[in-house]
Amino acid sequence: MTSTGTGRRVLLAEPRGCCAGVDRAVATVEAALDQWGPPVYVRKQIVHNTHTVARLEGAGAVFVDEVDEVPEGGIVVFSAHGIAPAVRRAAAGRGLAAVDATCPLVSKVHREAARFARDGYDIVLIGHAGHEEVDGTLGHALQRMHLVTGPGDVAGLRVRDETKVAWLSQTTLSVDETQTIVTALRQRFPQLVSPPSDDICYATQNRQNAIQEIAVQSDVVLVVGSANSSNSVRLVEVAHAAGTEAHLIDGPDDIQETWLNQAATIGVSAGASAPDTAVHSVLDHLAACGFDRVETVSTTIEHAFFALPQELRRNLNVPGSPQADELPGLTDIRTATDALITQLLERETPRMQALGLTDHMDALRPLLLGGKRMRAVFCYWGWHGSSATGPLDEVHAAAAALEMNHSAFLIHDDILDRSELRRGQLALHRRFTLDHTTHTWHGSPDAHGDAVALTLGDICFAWAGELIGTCTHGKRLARVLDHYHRMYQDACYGQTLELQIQADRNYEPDRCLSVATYKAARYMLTPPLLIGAALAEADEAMHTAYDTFGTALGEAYQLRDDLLGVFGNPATTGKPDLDDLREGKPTVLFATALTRSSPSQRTRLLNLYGRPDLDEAAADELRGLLQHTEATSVIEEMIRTRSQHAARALDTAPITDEARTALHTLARHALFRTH
Ligand code: 2E6
Ligand code: F3S
Repeated sequence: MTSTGTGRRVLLAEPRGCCAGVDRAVATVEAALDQWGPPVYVRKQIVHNTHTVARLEGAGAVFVDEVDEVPEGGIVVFSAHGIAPAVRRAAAGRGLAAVDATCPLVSKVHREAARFARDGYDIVLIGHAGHEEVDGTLGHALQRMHLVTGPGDVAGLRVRDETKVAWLSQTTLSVDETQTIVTALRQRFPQLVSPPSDDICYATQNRQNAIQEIAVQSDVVLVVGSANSSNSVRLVEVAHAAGTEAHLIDGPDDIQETWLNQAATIGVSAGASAPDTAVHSVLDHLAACGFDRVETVSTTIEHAFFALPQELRRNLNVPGSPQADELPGLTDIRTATDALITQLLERETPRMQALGLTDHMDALRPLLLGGKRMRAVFCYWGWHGSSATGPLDEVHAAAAALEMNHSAFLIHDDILDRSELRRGQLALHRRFTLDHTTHTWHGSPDAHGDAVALTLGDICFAWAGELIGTCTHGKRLARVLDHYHRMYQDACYGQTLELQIQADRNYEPDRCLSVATYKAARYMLTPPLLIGAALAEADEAMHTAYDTFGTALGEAYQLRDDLLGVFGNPATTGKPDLDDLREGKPTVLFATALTRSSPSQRTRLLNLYGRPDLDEAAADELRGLLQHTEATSVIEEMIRTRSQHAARALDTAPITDEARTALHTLARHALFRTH
């Protein structure tokens, strides 16, 4: 900035203005408009800022007070300040598609409220009556909440049990005033329980610290923000408390000349909902009044960034991409595969029953008869593309073996990853841990669950071996077994490398890509195609084409899987979206984020990734960093180049046209699936 030498200056507080929760909420409305087109309804002001609301209105957002103003079947976004569960129910009751833009740090307070209520506490909520955030938080434990707005309210509190009282707060309060109220509460309830971490959010605290710093050096402080913005009003109060005249302004039009006449130094800050454009227009106005020297006073640097709400992780959902149920040949191959597996299970059931292992067989059955049957379908088209010679029965037996083998891997994988769920049900090891706990058997429940699942996985490997052995004979069997054994080994090498990276945390992109190659490409796609081709006695040219296609597509499949693991919607993937983050899964996605991050981002990424206790707010921060470093875009690009490579290999492969078309469809599904 330039100086005219008048001695008049602006002290600009840093941090100021938009916080991560506001950026996310505004981007949510923009993304919803982009995705579905106008009108997108927003319940209450998305954030408390007149400029932002007006701009979004211009783009097609319609702001309403309550969900009953939204036409049935409409799209409604809940504002950053959060909602009571009753509002969510009302929206669902009207059949509205809801997108929740509640700031993750407000959601954290909601979870604390629900937990304290569940544990039998009376909860004192410190906050401002009538504020939307306060209404939302009260609604999470209505029967147990007591709103306190100042120390004067403490004496009149009536609780069930004075030894079981906890306090929570609005996220945007004055840090000092809240402390005064907590002190009064503790005097009244000596056993008062505090929230596990600060409810007053990082952005509120940082902006208050920064304004305090500039207020003591300024003659007048201007806070850019709207009148209903709680955090902005608090900034004015903090500046006043520092002994400085302070005003809240929505923009330059609110500035009164008399405020500036006697001033040499004007302090400027902005509330967490004030857009940068408003701050810039204020600075331009001040410059025109002679305050054209701007000095920034920075008390800290913020890195927080929250990913968009789950409902909007749309780049994973390409309209028109075929989903699993529409895949060519799938219904027939699934029926045939399931029939063979059922036959085997029926044969084995009496033997297991005789040993008193009926429960074990019952637990295995749904696992072995579920699944997407992707390996089976690739095996079928591998055979079909190679002129479909040889009996179809053999293809079915090989497909059943591949699927059985895969179920065995999944059972073991869930133990290694400590996964709770598989396809929306308890993972096998967890089921037997629970069994042990329920029956209060001898020994450790976890060790029992792991050991039983390990052994049941081994049984499945043995059954898979039997199935592959029956699929053909002679020279063809030798080639089929070659591919089968190589697949088995490669998957285990990939798994071992994954465990190694999780331990040494050397997330080199090439190492992570090797995991994808061995665990996906050389396991899931190429071997089923090659086994199909071997059953049709295909030649070397076919082998090369399938190898190239399978490797490129397999890597792309795994890259997509990694994106879905972090950004997918658990309701459709059937897998919690915290698992990969908590396990510290060595994905190319994470490795790429590390290579593209600043030193402080890198430290934060490594600090959060792989933490078994990672909560939703921290997960959102991680997702934000993955997007912020543009690692997600890099992965999308990697998927795209691999998919082009796979498509080219397919176009020139010496296969039947029917198989070529089917494999193109399967490839599109693998790359653009949502689960
Ligand atoms: C959500 C929660 C907290 O009035 P308040 O300061 O709460 O809200 P905004 O919209 O001015 O600031 C952002 C925000 C959103 N703060
Ligand atoms: Fe969230 Fe705090 Fe901003 S609660 S919306 S980060 S002011």
